[in-house]
Amino acid sequence: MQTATISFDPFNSLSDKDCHERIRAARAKLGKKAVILCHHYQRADVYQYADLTGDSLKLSRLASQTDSEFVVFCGVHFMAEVADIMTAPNQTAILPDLAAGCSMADMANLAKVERCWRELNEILNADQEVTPVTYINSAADLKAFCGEHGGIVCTSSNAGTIAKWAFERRPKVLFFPDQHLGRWTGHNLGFAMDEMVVWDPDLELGGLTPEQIKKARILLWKGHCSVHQMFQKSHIDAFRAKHPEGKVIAHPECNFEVCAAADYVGSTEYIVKTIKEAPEGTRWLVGTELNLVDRLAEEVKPQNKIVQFMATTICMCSTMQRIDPQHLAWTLENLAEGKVVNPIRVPEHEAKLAKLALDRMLAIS
Ligand code: CIZ
Ligand code: SF4
Repeated sequence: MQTATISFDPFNSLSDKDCHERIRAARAKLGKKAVILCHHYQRADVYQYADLTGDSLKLSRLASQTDSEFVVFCGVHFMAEVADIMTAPNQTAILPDLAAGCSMADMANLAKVERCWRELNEILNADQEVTPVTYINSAADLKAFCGEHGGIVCTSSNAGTIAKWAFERRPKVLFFPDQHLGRWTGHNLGFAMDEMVVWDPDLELGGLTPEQIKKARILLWKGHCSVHQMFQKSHIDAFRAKHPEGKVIAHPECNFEVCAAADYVGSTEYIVKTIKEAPEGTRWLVGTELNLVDRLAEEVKPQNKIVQFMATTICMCSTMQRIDPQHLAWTLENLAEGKVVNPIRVPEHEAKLAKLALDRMLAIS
């Protein structure tokens, strides 16, 4: 297999119609050699090509079960890294556009987490007292950090189970990079707000006093998803005033006020399942990414269910949006010609430690 490529430039100006024809032709040529994985947040014009769909937990499991040579991941960078880690050495994970990152994942990095750990060690014995837990929305080296320090990965589907596992081992948790998922998870485990403190990685000791650190049970990294911060409690209040019979469901990346005001809180898989299984004729206000909400609204329309987006402005995951038909056509056409574009390869030593943390997660969820 060569690595030289067909340039992307001509694909940039390709019409969607031409892209679709070329995607179909390349797929027919590739057959079972390539499998296309799509996250729930993926845009409709790409999602239609998915062989497998799901949230990152489901997709990481499915990636480990596929025997296709190429796993084309229509999602964001950390997901393709997980696919690389979970697949066999002779399989290659591919991200059609390398600019498809996750702004939340980028809010933590290894240098900052290592500095945090060093600073915690000035106050406590971190390796005995703190379990590092990283949300799957994080770079592979942070998963490796967790693997190395007795920690674990979680997703929004299993954060509660994972946090319990962590607290069975050590009295404190360092949760990164999403403070909101961490806070909601801690709240559900019964922790009070003053036992969950925010660690600001740009300040010395996270901006906390030694006493606050000693008292804390959960150290919440100061990170967030900007898409999910668009949802506000006022949206829920307005919906309830108009539709008192309606139900509200939110993703745990939303802020605490939104989660507390919702009827249900859970991962994308949970949101999809809950609404699909709900009685006919029900009305839903949904606080998660727009592509998922639009797709779900169409799917449940025949059962007279009404699905509304929580925010009043359009908010999509703009990085995931970068995986467009042009990039998919370019990727698949190259593959069909024996050229691998945008392979995601996690360095071996890092992949081994990251897999340790991922396997711990998969074993208990
Ligand atoms: O874990 C995932 O796939 C993400 C990013 C959200 C969710 O809840 O599924
Ligand atoms: Fe990251 Fe937010 Fe996009 Fe999810 S919706 S991939 S957390 S930026």
